[in-house]
Amino acid sequence: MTVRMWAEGRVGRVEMDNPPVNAIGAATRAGLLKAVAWAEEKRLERVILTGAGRAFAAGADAREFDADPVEPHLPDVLNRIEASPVPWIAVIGGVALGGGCEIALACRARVAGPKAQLGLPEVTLGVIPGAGGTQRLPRLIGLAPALDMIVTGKPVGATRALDLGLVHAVDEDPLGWAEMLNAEALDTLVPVGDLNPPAADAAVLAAARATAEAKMRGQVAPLRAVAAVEAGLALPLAEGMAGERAAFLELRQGAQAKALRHMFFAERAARGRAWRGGTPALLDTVAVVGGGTMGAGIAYGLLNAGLKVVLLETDAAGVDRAEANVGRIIEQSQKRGLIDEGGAAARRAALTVTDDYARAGEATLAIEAAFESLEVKRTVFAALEAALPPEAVLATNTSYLDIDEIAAGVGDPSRVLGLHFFAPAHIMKLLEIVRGKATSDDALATGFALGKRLGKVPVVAGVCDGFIGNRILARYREAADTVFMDGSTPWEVDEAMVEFGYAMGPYEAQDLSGLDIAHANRRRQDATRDPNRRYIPIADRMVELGKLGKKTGAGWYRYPGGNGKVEDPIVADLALEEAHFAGITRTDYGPDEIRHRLVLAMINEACDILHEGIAESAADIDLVTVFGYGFPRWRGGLMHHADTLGPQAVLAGLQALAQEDPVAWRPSPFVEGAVAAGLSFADFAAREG
Ligand code: T1G
Repeated sequence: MTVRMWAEGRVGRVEMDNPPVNAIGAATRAGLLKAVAWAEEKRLERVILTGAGRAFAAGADAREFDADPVEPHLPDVLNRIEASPVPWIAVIGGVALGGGCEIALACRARVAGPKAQLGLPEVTLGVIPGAGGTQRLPRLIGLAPALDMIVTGKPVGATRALDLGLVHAVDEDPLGWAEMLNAEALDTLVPVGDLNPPAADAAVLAAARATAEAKMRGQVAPLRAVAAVEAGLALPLAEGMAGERAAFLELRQGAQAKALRHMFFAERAARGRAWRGGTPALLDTVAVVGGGTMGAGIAYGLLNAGLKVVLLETDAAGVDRAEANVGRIIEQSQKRGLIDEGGAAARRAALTVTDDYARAGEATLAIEAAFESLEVKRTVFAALEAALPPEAVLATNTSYLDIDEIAAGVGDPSRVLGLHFFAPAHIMKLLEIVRGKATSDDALATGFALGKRLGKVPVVAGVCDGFIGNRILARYREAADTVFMDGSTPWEVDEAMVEFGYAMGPYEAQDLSGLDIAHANRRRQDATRDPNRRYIPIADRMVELGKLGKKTGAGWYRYPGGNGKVEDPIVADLALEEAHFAGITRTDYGPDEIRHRLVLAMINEACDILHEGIAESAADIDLVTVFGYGFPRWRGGLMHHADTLGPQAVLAGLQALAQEDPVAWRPSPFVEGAVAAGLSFADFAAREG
């Protein structure tokens, strides 16, 4: 029963109960409509509406968005509630989001518990509020605050909601408040829909559009939301709602809404994932080796999850450095109000920083984040093996090194896996769990249990150079360097990819991480590189010139005074010089051709990763590219985007480019397989998986 109703005297109680978060599906809508008639038939004095469990209502059930809308439609149900002679009071203890917030807006009164959150996050799913939110919210709280909530999708807490007039009260016992509200006061309240819309304010509307352009660049829903709000300012409620509904239904079927829904559900499917078959170690004390940027971030993430941490360094100086690094993160978190004094003290109490491995004797898991050298890691793993219990799981945070080679130095290699965090490790959600040849199910189960404990998005990867994300990144950069060598400038490449939806292009991004990291990886690959594969030497020249990026004041861009980036003609000339010596006639690629080549290169590499079984699903590639590498979320991740192009178009594009360079653009067998099978990439991966 998704909507329960009962009377307590002349007070009606209606409770939405659709675990886990009272998503509003067809059954809930029908139940609410039934409850309105029931309350009227019983001539009740009021209806108090609650949500069972931790949510009031999380919004419309997004799983229904791919199907045709089923009556009763939510806007009609809400109009019925609002127009009823029996006034409804929304008691909001948890989240009232999207349609949940719209239900509250249709009630005569709203009361929040201290932990309540109210919001209209529809734009994060690529749609706009579709049940009166763009019409009622401005009438209730004014144009500017309503636009701010609708365009950004950010919820407000109870206190802010009270300040805005979104709720009538905040009370420790919101149900009691609703029961005690006297009938006269209730009768004086005007239905939100009867309030006059605020006056149109051109400056406020322009500011909302500017916010949408800046914060939600490339996304259509935020601007359509502003348009729906603006239209409603000059229309009766019913007409404004009709326009809103039309826009919602149109957007719901659009590419961006489908992509954002895909990411929403893919993330949640991954977050809850456990590893099949294994038994995870009990997580209580975790050892972390190396207190540098990554190690300190990992240690802090573990402390945040309530784990005890033994942070191991090589000597007293290292211990001091590590303590300072973790202490800095604790202070920053406190300054940002993420933790209070007690939280900071608890984290400090749970942390031991030492150069004595024996003090990690209780640890059931160790995460090594030491220098990226095989020798160093083997030494560390030998010391961990000696100091920790024999069943302790030993993980490395290496970005590139071969897990199997590290495991080979351990007596029992089944204990070894990769846990590849992304800087800053306590913030970035992606966790690549790298499965070595010998890695046991128990070790993998421990990795997934840790990921769940840390609130990460875990993706399992096989062993290869760069696992999933860095391997795709390397191909992305190689394609960029090729376009640069053959005709464009780094800034043209960056502009093209920012236009695609990245926050920044590959060159600006590399200036931040440092050109020396990729340079070291290229040197490591020298011995095994395919001699027939074209090699672009420009990045090497940059490193030889000491242009390592922002940290040296100059990389692909110059950073005069350490500030904003400036194009550097010397860099552009480097390409001209190298192209001249290589006898290349340069081509001036336009932004579309740049995007076409760089995206196709990444898709082809991802298809090889799927073909080789390094990744388990197309959705995992989407999670890695969005959560680890800035691929635009509103395109659904790399492989979801690839499926919007279609395997045939991808194959045709690769075949055309292979005329130019058959090695770099060789179509992946996975692409050919998907075309031959007549399946999408995602379905072909699922069939082959
Ligand atoms: N539809 C369907 N399923 C949903 C859902 C939704 N709106 N919200 C959550 N779930 C599922 C989720 O997939 C997961 O499933 C489980 O509930 C727990 O969620 C008409 C059109 C509410 C803050 O955008 O932000 O209303 O993995 O893991 O971390 O104008 O869920 O267990 O099978 O996220 O505690 C607008 C989306 C919809 C809010 C709780 N609403 N949800 O977070 O749990 S559009 C939203 C959230 C709309 C109207 C428009 C969060 C949460 P499973 P969870 P959580």
